[in-house]
Amino acid sequence: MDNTWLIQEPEFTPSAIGPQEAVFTIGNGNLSTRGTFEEGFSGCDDVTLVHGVFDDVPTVMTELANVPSWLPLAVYIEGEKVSLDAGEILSYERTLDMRTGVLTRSFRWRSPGNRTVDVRYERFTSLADPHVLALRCQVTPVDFSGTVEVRAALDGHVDNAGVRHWLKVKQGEQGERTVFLESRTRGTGLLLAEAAWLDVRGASAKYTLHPIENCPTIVARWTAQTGQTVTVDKVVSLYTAHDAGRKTCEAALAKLAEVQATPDAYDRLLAASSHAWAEVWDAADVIIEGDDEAQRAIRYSLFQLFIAAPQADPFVSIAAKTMSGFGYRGHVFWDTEIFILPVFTYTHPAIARNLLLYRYHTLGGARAKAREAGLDGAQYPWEAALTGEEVTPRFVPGPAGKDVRIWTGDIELHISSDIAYAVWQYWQATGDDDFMLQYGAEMILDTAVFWASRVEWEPEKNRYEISDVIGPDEYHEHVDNNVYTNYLARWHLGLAQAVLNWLRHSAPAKAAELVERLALTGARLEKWRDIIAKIYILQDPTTRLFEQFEGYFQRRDVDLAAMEPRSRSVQALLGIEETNETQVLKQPDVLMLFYLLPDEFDAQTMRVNWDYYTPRTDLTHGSSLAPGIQAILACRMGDADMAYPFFMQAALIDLHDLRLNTRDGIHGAAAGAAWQAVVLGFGGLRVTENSLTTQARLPKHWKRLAFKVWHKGELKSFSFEGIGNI
Ligand code: IFM
Repeated sequence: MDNTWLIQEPEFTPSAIGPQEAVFTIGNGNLSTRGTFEEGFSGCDDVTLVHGVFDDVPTVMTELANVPSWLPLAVYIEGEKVSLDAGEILSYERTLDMRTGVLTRSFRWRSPGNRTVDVRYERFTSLADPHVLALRCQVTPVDFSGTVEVRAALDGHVDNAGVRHWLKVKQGEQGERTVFLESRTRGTGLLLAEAAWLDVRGASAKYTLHPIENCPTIVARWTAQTGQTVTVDKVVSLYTAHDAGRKTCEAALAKLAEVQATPDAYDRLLAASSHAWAEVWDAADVIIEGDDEAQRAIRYSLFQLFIAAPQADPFVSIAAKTMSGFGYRGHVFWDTEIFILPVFTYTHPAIARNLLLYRYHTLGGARAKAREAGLDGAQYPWEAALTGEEVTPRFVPGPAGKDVRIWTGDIELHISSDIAYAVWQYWQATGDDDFMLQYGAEMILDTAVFWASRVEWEPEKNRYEISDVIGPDEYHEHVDNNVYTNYLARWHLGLAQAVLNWLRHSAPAKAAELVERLALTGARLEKWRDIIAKIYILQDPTTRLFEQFEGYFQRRDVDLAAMEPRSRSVQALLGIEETNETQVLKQPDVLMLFYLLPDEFDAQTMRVNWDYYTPRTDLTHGSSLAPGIQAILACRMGDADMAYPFFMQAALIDLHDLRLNTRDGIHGAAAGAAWQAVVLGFGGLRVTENSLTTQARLPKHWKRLAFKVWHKGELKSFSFEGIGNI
């Protein structure tokens, strides 16, 4: 087996259990389950998150609720529980096979009572059927014969770091080896049901059902012989009210009946899921020859994004930490549109379309946000969940028990343009006029209406300004005329004009309807023209250096190199206020413009700004969104070897727990940026309205880079030879 498809953990390190649980997350686009052990382990986070299953929570408003666990399957040998918490681990190995989405764990274990057993767990969440989850456990006594028992449960006693979201509705059993559990979220009242079926092969097992409160359990017991392997399959189905209305339990039981109706259920389910994965990889795989670590890491980035991506649901989106942990509570940020979406736009446009439709369907929340601020149009929330209302917490607990005020939900405005940009990029790459006509145009136009009401006219200065914002660089709050925000607002208004013109020509009735409904009056369109001509962009015309915001150059300059070695962010070391007074950036801000709008700047402007801002960016411990973008820009400046370490920082962020916070979940934006670094950076892919070009620049040690991208309905293959190993 080519091990660049495998993520392997050759030994068990209890202190790394948190990050490793996140790393070994599997999923199917509907839900994800962390790499928690089936038999449990002290301090583990047994987490399964399902798209759209939000519940209310104090402070952070709403969060994805950890659903009743489908995992529990514990083995008992002669009454002793097989658990890595006790006894002696004689061998251990855990492997995620990204080609098929299967997670396995094998170990040889000696019990405190001196019995040795081989156990192999295997599980997958079906990519072929979003409601099916399956796990297999194989038990082989090494040096004893005797009673073996497995206890398989559906466990409703779950929480989100102490917050309990579920009330039991009912539990029960069907036949001699099926149980079910139906639950309802406490705040949002959302129903969810799971049903589990157990099948033992290789021994004549006796099954009993145990109605443990909120934890219905199937027990199978047999007499095992030394060296005899017995296989236990647990198949689980899961439905929420979003899929089945009030009949979640019926749907879950019907799915299990369907599964049981044919022999070898587990193997068939696995074959179907593997087949679905093969189709994903056929279009999405990236080949990097000459660098196994990069090859594995880019596949891992893709794997984590595909398991988080809603396959068919246009009402949900990908959260910043995917569904692999509690970080950011399942909220959706600009991470999705700017960092993740291009992966799908180019490898699986149907998913990209759904992700954008989520923003269309949440326009109501965006309009409410603008209205509450006394503004017009639609203002997308900085953090979003189901409805598109703003769900950024206003305070979070900070150091020394003091609450910290979070301003991003109030003043980090650029997300509205980021979403407009993503719609435009999707349209260019796919040529999906229908999407633009039905949905995209309205999103672009109504957010343009927002900008025109948000800018401030300064008559004495004869210019428009945007004061009191946060740009992508969140180390600086309450700044005026942030270049990224102002520049992109101007670009956005230009895009809105172009889209309206296009609509007027290609779909006059739709144009008229939107003009009427969004009140795109002559005066409004005239104001757009005026803003485009007069918005304040801080740039020195001689040096071409942009100033990130007004007064930025007067802030204290810090030599970041002199702060090394460090394992914490500049903000953690200096504090929020002091960092705000420096020129240190959390992530590229001005440089993001060069990444998004490369045709608007010449090489010298790029170089001058790169040279100024790169050494001032906290690239190692600031934002995880940064390194992938730096890699793309370094490639565009013609230096693939300078790009390479930035790319690897993005690609390995979770596999190596580089930010020491992988426990909270996978960094989805970094994964997307890693892919973009390979395809847009090293591959040099550029798509404009009428063209697709590449300009490959490979790191010296790469022998070959190959990938496929969808462009206007055609899957195109690219392969570039490198020098390799000099
Ligand atoms: O969206 C990002 C932001 O740019 C930096 N802070 C974390 C957010 C979620 O990843």
